[in-house]
Amino acid sequence: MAHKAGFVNIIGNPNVGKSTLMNAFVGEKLSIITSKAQTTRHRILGIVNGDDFQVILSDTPGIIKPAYELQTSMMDFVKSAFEDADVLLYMVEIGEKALKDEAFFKKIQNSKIPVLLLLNKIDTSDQETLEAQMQHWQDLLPKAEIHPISALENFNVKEVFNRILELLPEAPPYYPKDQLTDKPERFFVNETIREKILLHYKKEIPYSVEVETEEFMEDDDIIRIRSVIMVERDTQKGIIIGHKGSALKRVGVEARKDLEKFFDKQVHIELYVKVNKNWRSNSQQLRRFGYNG
Ligand SMILES: Nc1nc2c(ncn2[C@@H]2O[C@H](COP(=O)(O)OP(=O)(O)OP(=O)(O)O)[C@@H](O)[C@H]2O)c(=O)[nH]1
Ligand SMILES: [Mg+2]
Repeated sequence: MAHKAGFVNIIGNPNVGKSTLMNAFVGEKLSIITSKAQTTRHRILGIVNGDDFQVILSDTPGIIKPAYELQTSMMDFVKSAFEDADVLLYMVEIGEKALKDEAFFKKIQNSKIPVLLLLNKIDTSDQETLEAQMQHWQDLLPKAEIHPISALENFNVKEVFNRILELLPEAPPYYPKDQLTDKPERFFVNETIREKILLHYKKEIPYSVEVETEEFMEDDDIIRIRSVIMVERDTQKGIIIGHKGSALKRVGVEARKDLEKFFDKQVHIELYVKVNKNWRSNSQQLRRFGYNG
């Protein structure tokens, strides 16, 4: 059989379950997941390899109207995902009516490549609502193929994957067959720490944080990590650290547990907090953190 390969890019509003789906396809926790919007900030590749196929999935940030430069860079990742897709997975969740950004929605309506509309979180719905929603989307996007799924409960995920394989062009692999992602180890350390911050801090704090791993030293039996948590203002530093360091300690303990699973090795983490004034609006800083800002 001929070899198939291509780019399958997942786009949609914030919080609809894009990262959950990518992880379900890949079978690894490549992308962090939280109940907060704007959890994902980068375009992250997840590669699924078989003897005669290579499916290169892209998880992307949820589509928003940018208010500061970091968000503009996030939307640039989404734009790039429109440009190189062989198949677009446009994800919506039950109850949602349309993409908040009209320009992006028009792009999907006018797409020349196949669009699979994935109606996610159907585990939270009843049959009647589901049917009404499917009709709603079919009217808006007559050319799209609609697939109801639950990324969380792995319902219909395999079927969607098989459909993707049918749609992919014949092509040789783009990446080595043992490669799972395009991101380096330090990226997953940064993201795991950021996930704990999204989970445990309120309001603007998680959105003001960036994590940078300064040291990643792997020995035979342990990985030693030193990471810096960057905040925008002095007051945020105290909040991250918490009373006698308790809040920061919790972030370290929980991140370490996840990373030990991810790397399948003992992990030691040291965390620091630094103020990096207004990094979200500073192109030079954004570039340094991999946002091409
Ligand atoms: N009930 C239910 N919840 C889901 C499903 N898929 C994802 N979720 C939940 O929805 C929330 C958001 O999931 P994510 O995968 O982070 O969503 P996302 O689209 O990547 O979000 P952003 O990165 O912020 O754009 C999390 O709390 C998930 O557990 C699903 O099929 N059913
Ligand atoms: Mg995400």
